[in-house]
Amino acid sequence: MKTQWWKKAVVYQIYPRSFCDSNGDGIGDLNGITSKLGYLKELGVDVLWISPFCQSPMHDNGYDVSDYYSINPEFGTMTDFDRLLESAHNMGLKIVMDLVVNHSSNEHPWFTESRSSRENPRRDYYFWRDGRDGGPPNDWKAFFSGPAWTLDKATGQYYLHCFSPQQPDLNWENPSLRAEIFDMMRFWLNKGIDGFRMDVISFISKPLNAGSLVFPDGDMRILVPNGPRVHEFLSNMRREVLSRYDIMTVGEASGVTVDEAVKYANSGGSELDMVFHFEHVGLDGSETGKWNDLKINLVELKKVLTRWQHGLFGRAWNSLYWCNHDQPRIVSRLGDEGEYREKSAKMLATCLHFMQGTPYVYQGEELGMTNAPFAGIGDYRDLESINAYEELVVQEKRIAEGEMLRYLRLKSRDNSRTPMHWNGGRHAGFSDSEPWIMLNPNYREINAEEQMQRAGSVFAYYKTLIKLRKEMDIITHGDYQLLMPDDPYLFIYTRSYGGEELIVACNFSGFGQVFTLPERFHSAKVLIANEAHPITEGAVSLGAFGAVVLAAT
Ligand code: TEU
Ligand code: CA
Repeated sequence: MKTQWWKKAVVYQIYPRSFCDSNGDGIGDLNGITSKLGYLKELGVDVLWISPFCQSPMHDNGYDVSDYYSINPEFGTMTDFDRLLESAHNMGLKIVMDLVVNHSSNEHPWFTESRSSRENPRRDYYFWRDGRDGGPPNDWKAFFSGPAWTLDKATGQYYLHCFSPQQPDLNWENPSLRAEIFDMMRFWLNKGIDGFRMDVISFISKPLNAGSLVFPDGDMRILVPNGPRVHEFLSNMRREVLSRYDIMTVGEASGVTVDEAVKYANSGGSELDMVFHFEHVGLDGSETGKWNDLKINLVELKKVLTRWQHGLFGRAWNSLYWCNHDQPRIVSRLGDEGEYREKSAKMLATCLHFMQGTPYVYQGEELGMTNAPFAGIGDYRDLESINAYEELVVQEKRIAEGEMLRYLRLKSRDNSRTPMHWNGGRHAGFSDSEPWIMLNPNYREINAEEQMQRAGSVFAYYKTLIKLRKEMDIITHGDYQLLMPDDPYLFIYTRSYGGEELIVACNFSGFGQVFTLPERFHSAKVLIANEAHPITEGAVSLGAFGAVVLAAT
């Protein structure tokens, strides 16, 4: 049995393009990350998950890999990577890589070979099918707009791509493909990396019944996740590769349910260590997807997160996140961008960091960074946003321009991809020249330099949360119980472990809330709070976006 160090760890996600630019070309890079290790150490995180930095034509900012064995020149060289890894290790920080193997880039040599002829030995590394009635083989729509199949004239067949046409899906049914992927994973693990975050790993087994080549019609987003052989593929991967190293693995598992997660992240350790689910961040979506102005409902949010806390307790392991490079900023989404920005950022952090699981902090979240005021479609860089605009506004005219721009400001992935705010100076200290994507102009007020030297900052608060997790086993191991499930403003839960008990109370509303404390907390002591919180006569009154954690004495 390995130590399972990741159960007590806090992970920090770095989107390398937007983190720190060391050579003034406007694009973040590996040397930039190395130069900020001191900052990350100060924050107190244990693990850095770095979004893809391998060779890529960058249609999807590296989630389209054309060579898994080399570094994209914009990000640096293999020597830079080796230095980053060594420096991180010297400081006691671990590094987790993004493994993008559901698909490759259409510029990967495997795809070049595969498309060259129907007889090519690597033809079967991707999914090639004949068209149907003069169109694609089935009715699937891709994540990034348009059909999930593209006709390749060279051989007259269509290839499958669940994302963009530049991201053809790899065919995991093919044993040589699997072997090549496992070899590549060993290459990085032998360098000494500390694990993988696996991109859309729940998609690798396509819904094909044994021997059948026919893709069923229907909603691709529902049909593709958790396919018939996914657990077989992952347990082989565990046996042949992962189990030989003391690492952590987290699978990005779009479409995963609690029952499926119990298999992927089972405590027997036969597949992955944990998965990211999407249920809580999907609560402001609709049948038409994410392009709307719906808000996450707190009662639903509590229901979902509680179901995951209970469902995985003792059986599997949770990952905890509000933010990543695909999600808008949490302060803008569930908190307040104005007067209560800092306070709501701390409240949201409190709510998440006291749950059971491994917390993930996305760059800038620890400063309370917000969504960005993008003006027109020309300000966006993300292919998902640009393609959706083109499809829904320009081609199909289903959404008016102004309305779509409003949805994009709320939901676009670029909201989390604006450069990190290091200081209030030129280009926010991110770069010496114009960044590849616009800066959020609020970097003058919201930046690391200012927050690192201010006791009450969001940064200081995250530091405390991370430290508490290290000190208190109850946060890692305690039982979770939700109180007042139907309250529309308060999220209150308890954790208990070995006779100790905590109560975590968070006010998701912009006005004051009072609630009666259970008897056993009447003389409790405050562990952390984002405001002065009068506890009088057995009641707590929380101001707008207030949060408090009490330990029963
Ligand atoms: O995301 C996969 C995924 O499940 C999508 O639903 C994603 O959440 C989408 O961006 C929603 O708007 C992963 C990566 O995290 C993402 O950045 C990549 O673009 C995608 O895979 C393809 O590799
Ligand atoms: Ca650079």
